[in-house]
Amino acid sequence: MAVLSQEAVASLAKRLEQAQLTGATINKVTDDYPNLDWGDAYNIQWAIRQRKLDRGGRIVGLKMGLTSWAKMRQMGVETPIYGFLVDEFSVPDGGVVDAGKLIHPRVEAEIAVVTGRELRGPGCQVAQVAAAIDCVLPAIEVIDSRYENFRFDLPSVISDNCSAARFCVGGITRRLKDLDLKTLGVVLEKNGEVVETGAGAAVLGHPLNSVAMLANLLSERGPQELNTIPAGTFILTGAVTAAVAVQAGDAVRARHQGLGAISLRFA
Ligand code: OOG
Ligand code: MG
Repeated sequence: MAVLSQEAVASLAKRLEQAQLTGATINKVTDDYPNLDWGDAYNIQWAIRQRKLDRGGRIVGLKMGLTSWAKMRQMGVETPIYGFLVDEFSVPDGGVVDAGKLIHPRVEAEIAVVTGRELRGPGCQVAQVAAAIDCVLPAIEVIDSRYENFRFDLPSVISDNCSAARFCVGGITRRLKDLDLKTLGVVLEKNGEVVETGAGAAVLGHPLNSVAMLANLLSERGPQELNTIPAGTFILTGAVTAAVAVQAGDAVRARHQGLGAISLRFA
């Protein structure tokens, strides 16, 4: 476990957050620290999270990433990972994203949930998740790796908060019992054309598996008060399809079966 000194973790967190805030690419963290492991990578991610909190930011959710084969194939990385969402990432439905602040943005259609009860691993299972979900919402995530050409290895992307950049949530809120998340169809459009289609089952067989995995992954980490999913947590369960590159001038819409449509523009 974890080989990096606290100083190295702090300096990498600063470099990565600076790259995110200024929209500049940086070397992969594993270029400088080839032995860096997952423990180090999550330490760096959590140091970025602390920097946001220290500046008055609010954590407004959690995200799972690389939970569908489409994404794993696209990125060449085959293990699901998690990151955090902070208020500065939030864009309203129908809102505009300033592409000039991002490096090489890509959009993903995702199924989002909000928990009504705390979830705790290890051993968290779909049944506990089902009992804890308050509601389901459609979401678009905008990812933007801080690494050149969107190329990374697992420790590098974990350190980079799983490429989190922006997200949009809206549409229709539904109770879990009124939906079949497995067959829930998702259509992603760019400039009026369908570019990706999928169903909830693409996400680890069922999007609730992704939430269970998140609870189990968090339980592997301290500090104690942060290693559960608290009640009222908004969670992006991971892209249903491959991510689609966008640039200034593009308009994107996600249609989720039974959950309406949400859209974003890039300017
Ligand atoms: C990592 C983040 C992946 C998802 O939904 O799979 C992600 C990346 O592909 O840059 O957000
Ligand atoms: Mg995503």
